[in-house]
Amino acid sequence: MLIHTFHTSEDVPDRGPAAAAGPDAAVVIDVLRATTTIAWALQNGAEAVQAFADLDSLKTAAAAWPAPQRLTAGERGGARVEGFDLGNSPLAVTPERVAGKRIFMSTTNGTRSLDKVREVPLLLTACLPNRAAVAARLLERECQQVWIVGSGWEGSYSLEDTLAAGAVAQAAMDAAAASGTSVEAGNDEMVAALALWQQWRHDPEGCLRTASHGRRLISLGDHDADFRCCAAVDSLQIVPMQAEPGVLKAS
Ligand code: 3SL
Repeated sequence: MLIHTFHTSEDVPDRGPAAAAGPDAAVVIDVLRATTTIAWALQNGAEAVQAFADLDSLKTAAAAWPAPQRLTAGERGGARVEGFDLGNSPLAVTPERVAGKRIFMSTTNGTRSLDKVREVPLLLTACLPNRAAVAARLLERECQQVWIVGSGWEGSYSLEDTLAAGAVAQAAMDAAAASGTSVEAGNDEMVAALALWQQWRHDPEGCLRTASHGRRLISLGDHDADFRCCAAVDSLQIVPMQAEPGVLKAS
């Protein structure tokens, strides 16, 4: 398996007309906090999370879904979008709130990254809590070319997504070594992500708090519980997987 990572959706190369040249799997990461929230929503029984890059298409799709079975989740600039049921905190997607519901979600960066790779045959989302489960799934599926796509912040680099890219790749390398298969870094960004993971693996929450988006969340108020949740490495087994374009389900 060859793993490339790209810091943001803007860095992802266009696949062009030769679809065969693209990856067979993509893993989207937005540690703070979209992909952590998606994992916890599905863990807590949400029927699906349907992701949208923009709010207008979200509102149209949500309006067509039965009201008792839907929730809207919208975040811009770290805060909940006015009029939406939820913002983007993994702590808010409790079983009482989300079980059996479809969550129509749009966030500043994470759902844009999902949109960018929605044509890739196997599309998963990862966060620190499910990074080993995602790595195991990539190996089970015998993926050859994997793209890990971070979300960044409005087109620029984010430390915490690179940390998680390294965490996923390291888990895949460790599991592959145990089974005699090979996993290699495909680009310099992946090598750097692995080095970042080595630096922070004993204090992932410290990395999240150091990151510029971590500092942005701190400036918006008390997010201590969010940080703890987002930094809880290997605490979830759930693997969110795209079941149809834009729709993520538990697997
Ligand atoms: O950018 C995003 O997609 C969000 O995850 C940002 S926030 O953590 O909800 O502020």
